[in-house]
Amino acid sequence: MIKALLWDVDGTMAETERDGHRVAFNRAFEDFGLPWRWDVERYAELLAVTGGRERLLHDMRSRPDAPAVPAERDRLASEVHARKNACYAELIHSGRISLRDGVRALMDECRERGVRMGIATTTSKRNVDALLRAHLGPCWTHWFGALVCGEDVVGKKPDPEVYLKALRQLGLRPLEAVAIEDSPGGAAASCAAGVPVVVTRSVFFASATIEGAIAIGPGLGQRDGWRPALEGAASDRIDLDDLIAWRHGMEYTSGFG
Ligand code: XBP
Ligand code: MG
Repeated sequence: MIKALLWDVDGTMAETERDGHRVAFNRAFEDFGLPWRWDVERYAELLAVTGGRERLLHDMRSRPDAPAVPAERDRLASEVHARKNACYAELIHSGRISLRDGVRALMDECRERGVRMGIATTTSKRNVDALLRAHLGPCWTHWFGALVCGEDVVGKKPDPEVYLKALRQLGLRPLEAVAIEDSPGGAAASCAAGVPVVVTRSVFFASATIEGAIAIGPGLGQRDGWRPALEGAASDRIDLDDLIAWRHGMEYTSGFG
């Protein structure tokens, strides 16, 4: 039996990378009078770097108009990143970013059936709060027995630290939980922590090679396109029984790439 679901946030709960952080970074660049803009194509490349501030610093290294002195570059990155987070919250409040299909239903099912939930994310608590307050209400923290964010770890994903801390907060062993992730880095982090992972691909990782998942598919809101293929159709989405079946099946397979 699965005792807990460990949720990634960005890309997994909502398309926050394409419609949230990317758009917010562009607004922040504009606010700072910087001519830099990240289109979807460029952002897809930049997602290889986890952490928004780290991503920005990485991009600045190839920009001749970025400050040459490291301390100045660091300061500008911190300021732009802070502004990005404010813009991100505004975007969430404007109602432009919804939860992905099947996310809320699976969370409700976990609560009804006594399966605990945790959050293991690279983004900050502030950004998680903006998203989940808008969609789950002001008491959203009560839904989760573990909350581990970017500021709580030394090494961001694909480092397993965020998962190891979430397990510790829940008092569980890795095989008692299942992670839900959308990206190669996120899946690598959960695998490295020994937590079986189900991958719900987000737009940026629709065809990426993702290794080690016990199941992988196009989204929790549909039953087509998943591997291993789903049997039966008790619901029109991925439900807890599907996760339990995949978790059980992993005893017999070595994972699906
Ligand atoms: C999410 C991230 C984050 C967000 C931006 O990865 O890498 O950096 O893109 O958030 P994951 P911050 O979904 O694997 O947790 O600006 O707060 O870093
Ligand atoms: Mg993610």
